Amino acid sequence: PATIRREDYTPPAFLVDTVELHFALHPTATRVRARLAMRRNGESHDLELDGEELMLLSASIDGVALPSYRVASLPSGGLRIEGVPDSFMLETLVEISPEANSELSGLYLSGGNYFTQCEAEGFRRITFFPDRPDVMSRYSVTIEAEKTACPVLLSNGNPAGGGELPDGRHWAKWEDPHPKPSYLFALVAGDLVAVRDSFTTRSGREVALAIYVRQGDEDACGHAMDSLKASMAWDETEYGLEYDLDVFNIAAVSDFNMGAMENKGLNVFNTKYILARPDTATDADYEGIETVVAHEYFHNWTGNRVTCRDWFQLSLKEGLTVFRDQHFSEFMGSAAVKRLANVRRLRAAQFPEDAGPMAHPVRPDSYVEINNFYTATVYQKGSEVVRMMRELIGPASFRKGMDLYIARHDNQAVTIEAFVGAMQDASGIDLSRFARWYAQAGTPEVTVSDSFDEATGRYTLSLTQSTPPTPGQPTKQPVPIPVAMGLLGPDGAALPLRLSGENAAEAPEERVLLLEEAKQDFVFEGLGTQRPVPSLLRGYSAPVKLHGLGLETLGFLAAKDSDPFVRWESAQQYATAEMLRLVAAYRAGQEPTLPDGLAGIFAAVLERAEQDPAFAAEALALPSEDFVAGQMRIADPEAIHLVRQALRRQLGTRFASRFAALHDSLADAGPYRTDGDSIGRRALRNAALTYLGRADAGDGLARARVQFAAGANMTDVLAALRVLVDSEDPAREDALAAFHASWRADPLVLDKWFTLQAVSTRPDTLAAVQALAKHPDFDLRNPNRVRSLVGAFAAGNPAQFHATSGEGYRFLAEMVIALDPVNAQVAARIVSPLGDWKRQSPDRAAIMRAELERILALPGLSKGTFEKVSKSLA
Ligand code: BAL
Ligand code: ZN
Repeated sequence: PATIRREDYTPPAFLVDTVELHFALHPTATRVRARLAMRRNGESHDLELDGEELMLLSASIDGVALPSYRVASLPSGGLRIEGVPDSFMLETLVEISPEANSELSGLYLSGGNYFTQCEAEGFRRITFFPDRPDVMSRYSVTIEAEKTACPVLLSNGNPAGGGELPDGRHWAKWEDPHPKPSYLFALVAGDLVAVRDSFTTRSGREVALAIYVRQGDEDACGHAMDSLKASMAWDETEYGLEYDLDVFNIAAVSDFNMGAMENKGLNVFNTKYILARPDTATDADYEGIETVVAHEYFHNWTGNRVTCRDWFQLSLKEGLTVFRDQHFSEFMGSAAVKRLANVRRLRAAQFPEDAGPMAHPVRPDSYVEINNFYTATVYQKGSEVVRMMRELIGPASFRKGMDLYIARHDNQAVTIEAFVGAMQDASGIDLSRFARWYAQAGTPEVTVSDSFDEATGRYTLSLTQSTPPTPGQPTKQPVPIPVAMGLLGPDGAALPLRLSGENAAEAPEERVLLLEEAKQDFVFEGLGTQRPVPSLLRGYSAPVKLHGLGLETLGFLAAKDSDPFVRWESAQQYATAEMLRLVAAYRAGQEPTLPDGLAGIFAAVLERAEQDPAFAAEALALPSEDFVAGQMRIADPEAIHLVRQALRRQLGTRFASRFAALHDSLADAGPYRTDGDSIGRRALRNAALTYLGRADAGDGLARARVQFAAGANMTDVLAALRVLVDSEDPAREDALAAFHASWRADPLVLDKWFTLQAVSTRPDTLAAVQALAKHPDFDLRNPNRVRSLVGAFAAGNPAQFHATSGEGYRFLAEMVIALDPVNAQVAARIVSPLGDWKRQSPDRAAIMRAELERILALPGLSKGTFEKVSKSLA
């Protein structure tokens, strides 16, 4: 397969001003008629159109049938027409089969209803088109279908008519006044019901809101609708951005490759990010819905009105929109705790990517399959880059920069330079060096050292930075790193921060240092006679790894710092250091025992737990096995698992009475609520239950049985079931069977049943997962189900996945081989854990490589899986 390079970009040879589409829907033979008003934009008179799996029935240019032109089919499935006029009307009629479309890209069927997914390159599976984001057109769409099967007919924009047809068919027309790229096209048709609401924009536009779901799901849309209205209001107050159509529709579908899709005026959502009732969805699900609904809504301006010139610019819309949804979620809940959770996710997903075979810059330089670049780097690291920019230029300039960006580029398809340029012009601050964040892959490592002169009260903070090599980028330049910081006195009090040469009167207690060079010293004056303790990267001001703080300093910061992020982070780093020491000791034959210092940190967190339950719950979670493995040159998944489990057991035993008291006192008093406080209390209570379930003795398992049987809400039920599933408790099998029997008909809940078993800490999990892959409810064609079992196991159960037998690797390879011909996008996504072989022991690495080779040898392997596997083997 060909590699596409950013430097090879050329403007489109032809533009399409208007698009008229007519769909005659049929499960196996849908007919799509397209009328494209085209205009030459370059030198060539030869038109090339993208197309894939299309059966061409007829075509004409300005009414002249194509045989009058030289026409060729392209190997990709596209069409080449030579000698076309400067401007012309191209009309094509194609036939496609939604039923046969298991890739879920283009037009497909799910549960008998029609849905589309066109980002990144799905529109070419619907009609012949220059399917690239810098071709923006006005669309009008007519849909015709059988009325009983498809009472609902939706597309982008505003409704523009409809009516009855002979033979029980009907039609509807939609017009979108805003020019858009083809990836934002959407069509939804079928037997769906609408949950309706409305929103009045601040300039008085009435917007009709609707969420379309399958009958029976109407009572599970309330949280999504509330989240939508809150997002619409927030974008007005925070950015002055109003919605721009008369209707905003969302349709939910249970077969979907992504989380959701921001199609103009018609978002299509994975049901996972719409449906929630207290008895079916966990607190994490509720939070996910709020975030994803906001994310897709925010795309209306950052992505749709201003879009990307080419797919290398993906982070222009994704990094910025993740930044916006994270900022919104911080506003809606406990900001500090949301920040911790986002940092945790960044480090769980993006850091390994940045250190692995697929490492790429936030703006990649090349790709084989663009679907492989919807990554944590483009999304989460991209968001961190925007966040740093805001930190550097300040919130007021950032807001001015956003206004300028939109004013300059509305209805345009632009590059990342347009965004950085607007921020630079609005702030007057030179951001040219900052642009390196978009160009360089790899996680920068910052090392701190310091010195203190008691005689003068002068404190020198020395920071160095380096970024490790990544594939294709052997050497790196320094990047500008904002380091939000403070200095603490021995009692934890904030000290005045006066840099050499500054006026004593105005010393702040917190400031942002800019580390731009490979090494820089920052000299602070007037600090008395006692050595200060540095508190660095407050709020996680930059996506870097920080080294150089000793255990004593970390323990002090965990207890005393005013910044919640630094407190949490210091405790995590402390625990990580101790876990690494215990792993080394275990390999030398010593059983792990709970270090006093770590027990002391836990004791302090538990003492203050009720003051901020959500924070306490985060602080009580030990670093993940993957996070610890990420600090080792060659990982030892077995030893890490054993150490972590031993610590959990010993912590549970040591603090059993406190955990029991928390479990008793934090029970929900009234009805289930999803405000930040209620979520935090449940999180802490269930963290306590989890530790009790691990303890050597006591009533943890009994509590879990009672909590499971009480069935108060899905958060509590699932936490209790997880404790049982990880245990040898005799009630385990009955609980799993009861849960399955209760929720068999609810796919999203059944996904949880699969996942719990896939990530179980029990030693027999691999065999259980192999058996579950043959369970009648397992379905390779449903991406959520594949992710819930195979994805959860391979990415979320390192101890079992890396079993020395190699059975975990073989299992994943077999799933990828079976899935690739069905849904290549999902296959390419779940194969990632096999690429981690360089950090595994030689015996494991050899089996992983052999499995990758086996996949690579598959005849007809998709280009997406090919790209991932071949890069993993390089
Ligand atoms: N654009 C793909 C889904 C999302 O990031 O919103
Ligand atoms: Zn997005």
